Amino acid sequence: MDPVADIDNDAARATFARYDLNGDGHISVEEFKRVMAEMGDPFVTGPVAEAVLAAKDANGDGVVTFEEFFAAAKKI
Ligand SMILES: [Ca+2]
Ligand SMILES: [Ca+2]
Repeated sequence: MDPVADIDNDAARATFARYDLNGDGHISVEEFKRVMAEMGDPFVTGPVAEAVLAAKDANGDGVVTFEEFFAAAKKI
């Protein structure tokens, strides 16, 4: 295992866990909106959060998995 990849993965898991409030392995729109609201970003409203999450939801099932959450980030 590449130790650098391990560190990245730990950070990624920690980031994902922050959004996955109920720990079921999926980020729902409601969870994403709540975390955004808690972070106090006045520019991220409900519709914006929905659009951001929908963009990450590759298979369109309404929730974002760990893989979906970081698939977009890897492409950049
Ligand atoms: Ca969840
Ligand atoms: Ca999905």
